[in-house]
Amino acid sequence: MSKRVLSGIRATGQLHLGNYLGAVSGMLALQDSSEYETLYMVADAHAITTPYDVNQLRRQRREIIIDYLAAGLDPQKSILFCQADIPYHFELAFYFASVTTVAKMQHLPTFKEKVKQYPNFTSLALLNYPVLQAADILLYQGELVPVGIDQEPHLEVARNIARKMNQDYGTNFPEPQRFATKGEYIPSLTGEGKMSKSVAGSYILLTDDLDTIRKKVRSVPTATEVGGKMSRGVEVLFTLLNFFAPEKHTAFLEKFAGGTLKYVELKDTVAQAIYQELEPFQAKRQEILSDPQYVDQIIAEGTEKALVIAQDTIQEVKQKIGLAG
Ligand code: AQP
Repeated sequence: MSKRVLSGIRATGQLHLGNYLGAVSGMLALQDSSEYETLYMVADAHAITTPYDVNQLRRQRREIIIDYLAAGLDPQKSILFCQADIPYHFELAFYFASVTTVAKMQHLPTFKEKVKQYPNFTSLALLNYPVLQAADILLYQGELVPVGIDQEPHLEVARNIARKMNQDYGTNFPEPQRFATKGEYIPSLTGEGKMSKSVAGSYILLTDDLDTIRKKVRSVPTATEVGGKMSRGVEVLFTLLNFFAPEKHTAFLEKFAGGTLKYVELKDTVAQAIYQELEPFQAKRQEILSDPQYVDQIIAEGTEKALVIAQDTIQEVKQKIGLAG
């Protein structure tokens, strides 16, 4: 039997290079293998765990489906859907919450970061985020999860919940593993932390034009470090160069070592290479945008298929935990 794969992206903004290299590229790789049945969702309900705008969310959940299609996710090969259209995610998350302690959730690094970022909006939903994520995966018996390295602590929570449910109630959940890509951690353009939708100045969007990309890449700080050490900003430039123009990596590295590197030349090379990679995505996106009915149909079909799998899991869990005869 084929292994199930589940992944999703929060509907909190447009996709950036980190999302693409850390998650979408893995989603694409797995949908092309006959070994896997791939389910890719828009994590729209996860978006309401931090402050958000209602109209923006309404638009954004659809935009992510369009991004998925433009990036090459194929509805003939993958089930594409929005999380909130399958209410069983929330039901399973409630059952999972009953085997999860508050203390454990409070100690997760991702929770602590969000509390720091939104000190006046620490909701129960935010605390429950990893439990809902475990439900997202296990509702479909997901065994492999293509996500960035920042999601590893959440996968550990999912494995613990699967183990506990199996021990206590005799369910048969798999312990999901992360499918890592080469781009599992894309640094922020600021040189501090990871590229992130909610951190201004940190990201390049998949929809950015050449001019915007050039401006953003030129803003990467390249102040020289003592002893000729590579600064964080310069490391970011070389990381991006390695992804988008690997054939030029050695030559630029030699210039850096020899002290002859012109940063503007490196920056513009990086910007050009990124844009070249994004052009086909942007063209396909425009094409999909002009056919809203096609998008509606993909979502409707994906929802129907996901519901069938989800219903089976919920029925079994309810029976095993004593909530059905
Ligand atoms: N910088 C990154 N490098 C590699 N992978 C990344 N991902 C995110 N940033 C990077 C991966 O993209 C997927 C979707 O992430 P998400 O939007 O669900 O959540 P996130 O990690 O919280 O993304 P952001 O950009 O930081 O959004 P906000 O600011 O809204 O929280 C995941 O697989 C993630 O690992």
